[in-house]
Amino acid sequence: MKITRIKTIVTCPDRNFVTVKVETDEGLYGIGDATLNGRELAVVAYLDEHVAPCLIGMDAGRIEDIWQYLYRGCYWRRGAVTMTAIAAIDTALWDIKAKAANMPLYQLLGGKSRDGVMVYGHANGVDIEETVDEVAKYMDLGYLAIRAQTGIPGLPTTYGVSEDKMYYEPADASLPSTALWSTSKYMHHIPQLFDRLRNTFGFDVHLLHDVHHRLTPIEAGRVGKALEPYDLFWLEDAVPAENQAAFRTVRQHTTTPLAIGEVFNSIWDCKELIEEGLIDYIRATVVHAGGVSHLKKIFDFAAMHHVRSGSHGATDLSPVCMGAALHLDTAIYNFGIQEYMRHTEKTDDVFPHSYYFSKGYLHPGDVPGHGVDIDEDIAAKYPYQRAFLPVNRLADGSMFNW
Ligand code: KDG
Ligand code: MG
Repeated sequence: MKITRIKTIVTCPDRNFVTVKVETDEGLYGIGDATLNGRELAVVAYLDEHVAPCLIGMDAGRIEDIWQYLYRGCYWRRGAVTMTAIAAIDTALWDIKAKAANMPLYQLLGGKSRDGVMVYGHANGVDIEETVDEVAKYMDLGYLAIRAQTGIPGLPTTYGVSEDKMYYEPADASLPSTALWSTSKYMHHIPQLFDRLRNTFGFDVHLLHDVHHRLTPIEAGRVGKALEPYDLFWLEDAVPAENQAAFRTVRQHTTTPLAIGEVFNSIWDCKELIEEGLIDYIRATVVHAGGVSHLKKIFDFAAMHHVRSGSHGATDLSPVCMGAALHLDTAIYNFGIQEYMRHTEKTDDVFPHSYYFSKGYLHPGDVPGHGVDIDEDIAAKYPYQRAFLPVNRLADGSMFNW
């Protein structure tokens, strides 16, 4: 089965998504997510100019060989743009192979290891009161695990807190907006949130929290220790992890489970973290970590070191990524949890899918392939709109991590 055409489709049904469609001479096609939030068109150019022309005429069944061709063959290995482009092609090729086999993708990945994929939703509020109400709403919807974020007194905006409670959208402006950050205000406030949540809801619901790369290792150790009585499922992205060894300090000071990985794009971003047992959950995703092929290798490596999966699933990862992720989540042995931020109705119209939510779990469905398609006519109604993530500054005006 030969690759005859590769299309990149850009659409903005409430937010931007880039999708790759790989077509073959046997009429089967596959699709892959290529969305890199805030840098979408860089991936489009990479795919159109530097990937698509090279693959025409290749055997669509040679997934591993094409992966290596795109990874080794470009000489400039890794990086978010390259790995997102590779991921999109890889996901589309797995979709084609599973359709050709007339099987849901999880069957080709080893079959089911579980009957459902436990997910966590995002509860957030401008203050602790509102966050408590939002957690209650997610519990009513059947969620077994809930991420809780709250506004911090003295900061006009805080990561993870949005007006729209079901569809969090941080890419909020056509030029980057500027937020204000204060580590001391945050560190003082956040244990109060979890104290209140555990007093209100007890310990049966799983609670998670995302620090979003804002602490130093020793600060993260202090926050982790302060949160130990509240038994978090995980503390996410406590410290930026360009320096993987920095997590040794965090680990030495707290037993709160640690998760990281949404900005990682290959095993080389987390090899030390996994090998040294510095984390509990690896949160890399299909779209940003080289597709189904490479993410499966990361997860299998993690399994040898007692590290579980916890894939990123925010709104900027398209339903195509979510569909593929759910097949992987279903198949691997060391699944932990899957983030599930719902997409808007418009997005769901553009991407019809077989996956569905029931009682705290997502299910990938049983249609051949990964179960997600794109309606190109509807997609064409929503042209690209430039949108950036915010930047963060401290009170003195200096730049900080967002
Ligand atoms: O594009 C960036 C978002 O995906 C990210 O800010 C969301 O941290 C995030 C999460 O855990 O969902
Ligand atoms: Mg996060």
